[in-house]
Amino acid sequence: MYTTELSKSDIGMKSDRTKSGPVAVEDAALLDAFEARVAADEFIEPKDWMPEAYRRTLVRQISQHAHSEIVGMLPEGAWLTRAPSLRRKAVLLAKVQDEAGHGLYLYCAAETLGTSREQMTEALNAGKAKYSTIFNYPTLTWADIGAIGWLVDGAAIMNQVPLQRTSYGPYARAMVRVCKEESFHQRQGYEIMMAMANGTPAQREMAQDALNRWWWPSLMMFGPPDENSPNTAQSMRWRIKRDTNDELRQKFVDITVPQATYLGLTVPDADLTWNDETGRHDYGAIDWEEFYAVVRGEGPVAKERMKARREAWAEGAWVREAAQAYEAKRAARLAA
Ligand code: BYC
Repeated sequence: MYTTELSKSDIGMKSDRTKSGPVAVEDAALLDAFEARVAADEFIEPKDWMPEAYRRTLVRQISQHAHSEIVGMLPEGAWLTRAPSLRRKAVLLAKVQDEAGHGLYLYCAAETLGTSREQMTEALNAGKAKYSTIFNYPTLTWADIGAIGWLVDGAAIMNQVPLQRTSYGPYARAMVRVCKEESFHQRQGYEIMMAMANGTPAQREMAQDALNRWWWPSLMMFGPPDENSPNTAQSMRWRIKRDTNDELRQKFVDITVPQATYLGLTVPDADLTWNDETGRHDYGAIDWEEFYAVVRGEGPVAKERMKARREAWAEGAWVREAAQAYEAKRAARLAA
């Protein structure tokens, strides 16, 4: 299913923004120069020429990433009023606010490619844009907040550290700060898991139950297996992605299994074994039917998530209008 060859329309011959009309020979030279820069690990910047398909892929991936950060505030936000202590509440509040910040950096990075934040949000609200499958699962107990920090932020870091070297400059730079914050998020989650795993029998049971429910969805976060990933080959070639979905998933399993052992918890996979030959863990079959159903919008709390986002957008309309009215007044004052 990989696409390795580009058609002329893919390389943006008609919609090259830096010139008035299509000039095939020059465009081929531009494409060669672009690919040489990517191959030399140079960053591509907003005003540089780029193939239209590169631009489209970036807008798709960065906007989905941004939407994931924003929708990702919902499962944790649900526990802000129920955190077990003032300290836990303050830490969780800071984390949820960080996620809003990540969404904003990412929307800004995508805007440099010529798509407005409003267009991206409308695509999400219309069900045309995706966000990570992981946020379509409910947070049932406080241990889920620990499991999200440990596993979900852990998976996010695994995916995002290499993205600091993605070929598009604004995306790479946004990732630097995001990764620093995600690593604090992962530690706060693991620390909650340590407290619960070493707590009362009931707390320990909650920690195990959270691991049971979040393990497989966390592995799905990395996307479909490489042989069924339509975007991976081209994105690797353009150095948008630096590792494939399966490579990152394997690294995540190898790092996370000893952490579960340290907690005294059991990873819910009867087929999980250490493989001496490969020096990695072998793990059981992922339920890809479930993954694709969640991608289609059939996740356990998908409807609630989209309802919350649509309502927030509608209820925030007056804020956006007030900011625009203020800006218009300011501009008029300056002009006068
Ligand atoms: N969920 O060809 P593929 C966070 C889609 S937020 C939904 O492999 P690609 C956090 C994929 O989009 C974490 N859809 O695609 C926030 C594609 O469909 P389209 C978010 C998925 O792009 C708050 C199709 O399946 N991180 O960390 O090469 C609190 C085929 O896939 C998923 C990012 O977004 C999925 N899990 O690779 C706590 C990282 N997986 O678009 C934590 C940036 C795949 O063709 N994104 N699909 O219609 C990426 O690295 C890549 O986009 C992916 C997928 C690895 C996710």
